[in-house]
Amino acid sequence: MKKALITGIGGQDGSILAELLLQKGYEVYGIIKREAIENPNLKLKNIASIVNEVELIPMSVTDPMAVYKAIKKIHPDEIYHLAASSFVSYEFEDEVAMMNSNFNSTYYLLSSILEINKDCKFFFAGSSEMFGEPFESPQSENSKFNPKSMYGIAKVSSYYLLKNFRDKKGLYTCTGIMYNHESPRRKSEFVTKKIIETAVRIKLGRAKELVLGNLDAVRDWGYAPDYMNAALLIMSQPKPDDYIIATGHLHSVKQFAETAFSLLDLKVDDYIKINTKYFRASENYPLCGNPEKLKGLGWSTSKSFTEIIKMMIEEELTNQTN
Ligand code: GDR
Repeated sequence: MKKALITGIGGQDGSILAELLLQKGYEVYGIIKREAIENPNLKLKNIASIVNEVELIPMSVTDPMAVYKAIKKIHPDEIYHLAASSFVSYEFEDEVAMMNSNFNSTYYLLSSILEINKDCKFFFAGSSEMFGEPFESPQSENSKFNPKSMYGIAKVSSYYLLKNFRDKKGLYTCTGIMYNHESPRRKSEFVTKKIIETAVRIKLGRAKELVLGNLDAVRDWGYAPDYMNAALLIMSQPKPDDYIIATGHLHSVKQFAETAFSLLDLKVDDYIKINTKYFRASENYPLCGNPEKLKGLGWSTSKSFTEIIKMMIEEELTNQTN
């Protein structure tokens, strides 16, 4: 039986990936923050249904010795490095902490497998934020990086680390450059979940307004399980490589909100307020990915923009009325 180690198993992506790997018959190990175990309401809810089928390792990926020991003990066949501080800020605050969680962790994992188990395959969750303020749109695997946040800089650095361990040391490493991907498991700080949660609260008479930043901001939004299937597909190729994981379709925050509210028979304009504190630097070219290379492996998306919103609404309605 193959063994997979997921960092960040309690998050949206980690929990979805764990389910997919279990379905494929893998033995699944998951690194999870100790506070998540101590405060189950916080993180364990995403993996509640599979918690007895996976082995959880409470530790921090920023602890090099803990990383080394975990890999030595488990001897995984595959590692999916998804753990990260995932909220993007352009303010350049807490830079060292961001580099520690999003870059140093990658180094500790890669150097440990180089020491212990050179045959272990490695997937890294890259981000469209590596393109930051892009020079062209859509972006492909050949587009120039131009990160504008510490988050993006840490992701680009990890990308080059993987590339070097692949080219120079012969490890099987792949970066999936993932654009925004959503599901009911998204955290509330991200705009999609914020819109869905508030729209449902308004529908149920529990809130009166939705405060957003730039309504004209556009994103390439996809469905998180499709992106985790892409990670599995990428890792099943005979040769390691890097891929854009995106839909190639853009929608604005306004369109997202309009669709969500209209699915609840509400008119968005009656409830939206703008607060500039949520505004980000403006973009000349939008972050939109070209997924042609990945499609060449047979990948496709399973849900449209409206279908993603519909399922997020349905699940939120169930959660808020139970
Ligand atoms: P993003 O996601 O930064 O793209 O990163 P987020 O949902 O935070 O922002 C998307 C867009 O919405 C605009 N926006 C608002 N955003 C938030 N959070 N709150 C608001 O009220 C609001 N109003 C408008 C933003 O300006 C932005 O343009 C996500 C994360 O998952 C990263 O970890 C990942 O790497 C990238 O996607 C790909």
